[in-house]
Amino acid sequence: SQRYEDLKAQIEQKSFTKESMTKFIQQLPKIELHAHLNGCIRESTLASLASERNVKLSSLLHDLQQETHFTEEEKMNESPQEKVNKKRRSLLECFEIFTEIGLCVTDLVALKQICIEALEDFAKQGVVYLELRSTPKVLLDTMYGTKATKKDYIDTILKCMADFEEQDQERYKREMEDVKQNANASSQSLPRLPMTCRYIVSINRAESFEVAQEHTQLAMEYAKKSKYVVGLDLSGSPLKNSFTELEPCFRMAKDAGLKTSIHCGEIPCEKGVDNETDDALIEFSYRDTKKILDFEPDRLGHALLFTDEMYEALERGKKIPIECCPTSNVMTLELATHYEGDLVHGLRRHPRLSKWLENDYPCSINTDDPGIFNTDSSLEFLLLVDAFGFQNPARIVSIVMDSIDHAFESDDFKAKMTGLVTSKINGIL
Ligand code: 6MZ
Repeated sequence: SQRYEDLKAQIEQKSFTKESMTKFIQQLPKIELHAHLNGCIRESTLASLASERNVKLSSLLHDLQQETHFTEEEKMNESPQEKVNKKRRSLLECFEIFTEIGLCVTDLVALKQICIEALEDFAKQGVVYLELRSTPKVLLDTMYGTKATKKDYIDTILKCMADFEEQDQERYKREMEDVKQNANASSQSLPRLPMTCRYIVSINRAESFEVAQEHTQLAMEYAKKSKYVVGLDLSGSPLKNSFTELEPCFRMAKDAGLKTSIHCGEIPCEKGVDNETDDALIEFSYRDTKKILDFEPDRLGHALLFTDEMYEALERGKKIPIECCPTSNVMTLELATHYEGDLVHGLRRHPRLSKWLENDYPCSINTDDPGIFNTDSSLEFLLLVDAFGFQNPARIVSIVMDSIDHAFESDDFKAKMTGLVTSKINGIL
């Protein structure tokens, strides 16, 4: 729209220092479309839950021990300490950690705690629209000493979201009143916009077809009665099962009007990408990815290691929006292990992100598992700025505006959100 074009021109004309760019990105309203609830757990919360339950956390604090391969030029150009992530998180290690988290988040009280904390953490980063995903689980209801059903699991999350939204809207109104009464308030002190929360039901591909069906039914049932439930996701270890078997679930969800997001491309689809994946797995990954692309989900999670032919088909065809998670990608693909864990250097080796940016491919920027990857929504954008050398935040703003369009929401909602975000950006410029 004209308003957005004006805004873009204004940003491009303004000159930014490193500090003003950082401040701008911290205040920027953000859209988070790919975050797994259990992966959002704060390390402190995980540690205290583990000690209450006598769980020994084994894989949490690995440092990088590999030899580093910085060139002299790269060393001169070193990135700040906060961009160095010394924890090692290969894809397999991530799944080990998820198992440990599962041993700690065992009841509804713990679930409520990690959910509230996740919402608080995203809101603090200026997220205005959050789609949080999670796999429903049978937990304990400690209050009654009984098992809590998967419906209890979903109800707990939805209640946290409803309560959070209400409190956040009240806070916003209060702070706006204060601003109005204080005529001298500069635009910098305009309050943070309230956050809208939505929930995507996950299917973990390691579970059985029956469980996948159960989660599909739950998603469909809840979507009918709750505005919070908007979609169905396929996640979990890409080594387990195949989309082919689970396709009927996604087809049913799609026919019922639910949106779908599917993890893909986390393991290579062709030879020569790494030395670890064996031929049988590559063959499997190729066929599975083809099936996913043929199905045309509403969004693709990660989409990292497709063949060129697959990427070209996407570019020419439907341009299915991709949920990109920069730090997660660098960590799981181990792109920074030769750079002392330096994420900036790691991200420059991302298999596709620079191409997506160059071609304006629809792509949102997300945190995936902020608790596991030690990141947050602002850091993800700051990482992009450093890795690709943006001189002003125009490109970041355009990613945010485009991401609104990828939300699993109505056109009306998106138009309102676009208006709110545009006004806020005008206010912080
Ligand atoms: C695939 C992932 C993932 O559902 O228990 N998950 N699946 N690839 C990834 N890349 C790093 N990160 C997280 O959140 C944790 C679950 O999310 C999925 C896994 O199934 C993990 O067990 P919930 O809330």
